[in-house]
This record gives sequence, C-alpha cells and structure tokens, in this order.
Amino acid sequence: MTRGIRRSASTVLGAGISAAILMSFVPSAGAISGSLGAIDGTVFFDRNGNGLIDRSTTGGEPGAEKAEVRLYDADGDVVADAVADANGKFRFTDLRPGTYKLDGGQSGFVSTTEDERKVEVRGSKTEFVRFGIRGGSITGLAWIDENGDGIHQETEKAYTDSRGFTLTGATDYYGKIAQRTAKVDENGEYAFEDLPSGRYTVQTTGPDGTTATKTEAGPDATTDSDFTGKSGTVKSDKIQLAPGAGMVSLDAGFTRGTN
Ligand SMILES: [Ca+2]
Ligand SMILES: [Ca+2]
Ligand SMILES: [Ca+2]
Repeated sequence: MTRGIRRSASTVLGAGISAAILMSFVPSAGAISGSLGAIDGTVFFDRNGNGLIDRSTTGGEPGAEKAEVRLYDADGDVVADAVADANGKFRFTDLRPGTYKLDGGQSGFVSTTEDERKVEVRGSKTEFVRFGIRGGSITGLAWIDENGDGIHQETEKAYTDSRGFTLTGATDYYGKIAQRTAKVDENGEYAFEDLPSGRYTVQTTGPDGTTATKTEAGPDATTDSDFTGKSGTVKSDKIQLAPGAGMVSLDAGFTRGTN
C-alpha cells in the first residue's frame, strides 16, 4: 500500500520534472527565466583608502576572502547572504527585478566605501558592486644590536636571516584564532596587513647565542626594541589593534651581551 503511494507520487514528480525541462526549451519560458538578474561584487582590502582597487600598490590590493555580504529586498527583509571567495568575489543570482540593498561592511574593519548600497536589478542584467575595507597593520624590523644599548643605530645591520615573524591573534577575520607568518625583506623588515581589530602577539627567533636586547631604551619608538626573551624565541607584548589601526616599529633587537 505504502509502496504503491510512493510509486505513484514519484511518477507524478517525474512527469513534473520532464515537463519543466521541456518548458525551458520553449522560447517564452526562456524569457521568464531570463528576466532574473544578478549582482556581482568584490570586497577588497583598500590599503590606501581611496575607495578603488589599486593594482600599482605593492602586490596590488587583495580581495577579502570570507567577507560576508548581506542582500535585502525593498522591504528590508534578508534575501540571501554571500561569502566572498579567495579573490573577494561574491555573487547573488536569480533576482527578480526590483530595488535591493547590499550591506558589505565587515566587523573589525573600517569601510572605505559606503557600507550599504542600493542596487536596482533590471531584467537579466548583472549589476556590479565593490566594497572597500581597511584593516590594521603591524610592521617592524629585526636587527643586531651590536653595542647592546637597545637602540638601532644606522650602522647596525638588519637581521635578514630571520625565519620571519609569527603573528598570533585572539581573532582572525571572522572570529577564528589567527596565526600568520611574514618573512623579512632585505632590510630585515616584516609586515602584517589587512588585520581585523583584536589582540595580537608577535614573535620571532634570533641568531644562535643571542637574547632580546633591552626594550624601550631611549625616547624614540622607531629605534627601540619591543621584544623580550632570553634565548631562542622572543615575543612582543600583547597589542590591541583598533579597526584600521597601524602599529609601526614593533622591532626586535638581538644582542650577544647580557641585559
Ligand atoms: Ca585603493
Ligand atoms: Ca644599538
Ligand atoms: Ca620600536
């Protein structure tokens, strides 16, 4: 009995499906599905804050992977959410003609374009939207403090053999524990960019037989050292980054002397 009902239901369903498939080959049915529009967009890290995606900035301005964009209809009801891909791209499809609102603001970041955007979807056209966001940054350098005074004199060499710096944070883009590494360049400098607001610690490893030099020596933060540790790995204090804030000159000086 039950099987009979099932069989008959599936027969009806099967008939419906084949009818629908046939329908899509009929020009008038094609016109109906063709009247649905789409919204394509990008959320990008607008590092220079000008609202545009600059390709000339070192390495270009990257897309914001995992950025979340919410789509509302004219009544303010949520239609759908989209999560950006590795290139910061998102897409809403099958939208009936009408007025929509997009919210591309990201928690922990500063928006460099309007957070909310009205978009008019007409027919089968695709509308394009871009949201710029600016994150925080932490930069500094590694150097050998030859005279052990805790201050980076111009004559003192950068430590370019460093295995790089590791950043650990309480939050990553969207609430996950963050751990990122950055190599140092030929000047011993490292940079972490596009960071959401939150608390971070930076650590690195010095040459064998060295310790962190004294911290906060002298009045100039751009030439002092900010890492502590007797051997091996040295660490910064915890850093609280506000949305879009930049922490510069978080530097690691290494000495062979004792502090
Ligand atoms: Ca830009
Ligand atoms: Ca020095
Ligand atoms: Ca410093």
